[in-house]
Amino acid sequence: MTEYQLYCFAQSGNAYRAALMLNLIGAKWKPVWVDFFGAAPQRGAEYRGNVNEMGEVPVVVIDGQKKLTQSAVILTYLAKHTGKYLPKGEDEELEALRWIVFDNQKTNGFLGPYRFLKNWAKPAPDGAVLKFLKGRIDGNLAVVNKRLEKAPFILGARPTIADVSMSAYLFYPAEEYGFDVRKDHPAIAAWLDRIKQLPGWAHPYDLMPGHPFGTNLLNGKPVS
Ligand SMILES: N[C@@H](CCC(=O)N[C@@H](CS)C(=O)NCC(=O)O)C(=O)O
Repeated sequence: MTEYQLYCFAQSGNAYRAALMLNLIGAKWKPVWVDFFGAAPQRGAEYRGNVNEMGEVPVVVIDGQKKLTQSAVILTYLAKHTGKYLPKGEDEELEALRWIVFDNQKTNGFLGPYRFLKNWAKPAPDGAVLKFLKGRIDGNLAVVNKRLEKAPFILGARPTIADVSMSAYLFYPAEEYGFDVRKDHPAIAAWLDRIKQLPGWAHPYDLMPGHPFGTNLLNGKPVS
């Protein structure tokens, strides 16, 4: 059976996309903890030279040989190689890509920085920055909510990598955002509940090390 390692940390919604997909497809995988907020190896030459020149997580290593980065690339690879959560045919492939790009730029693209600034940035951000990001978040989530009023999943009746990508940031606790996406967007709330029912679904803090914040723990046990 193929073995995967995932460079990640608990608070990373980008890495959670990959962790969730690995779990949903029933893959054999282990997390490699990146001390993102502490020693910050992702900023150093060793990480950029040997792990990911972009200085980011997620990074997936396949059977100790092949390395992939960018969650969209990782999701596409895993779907193609397992046939699971795979968009089928050119039209579906392009439609999934369309929503994954929208997610990377417009939903997670604003939710990620908003949550980071609100919880962990030092010094604390200017209120005007958060206000700007929140306005973009509200508008972009409304687009996703409208889409999900028409069908149970983003491409229609069946869940695909577009759902895995788009949902990841939305499973983090509402307190970390300071607003409740579920309350404001009922079709998104119902869709998140459907995704939670998929076999293999698990919360980000149960899949990736680094929670509680400042530790390298995964479900109470240290991970290196
Ligand atoms: N588009 C990338 C985004 C990856 C990303 O920005 N990851 C964050 C952690 S959540 C990171 O490593 N940031 C480091 C940096 O931007 O310097 C993906 O989907 O994988």
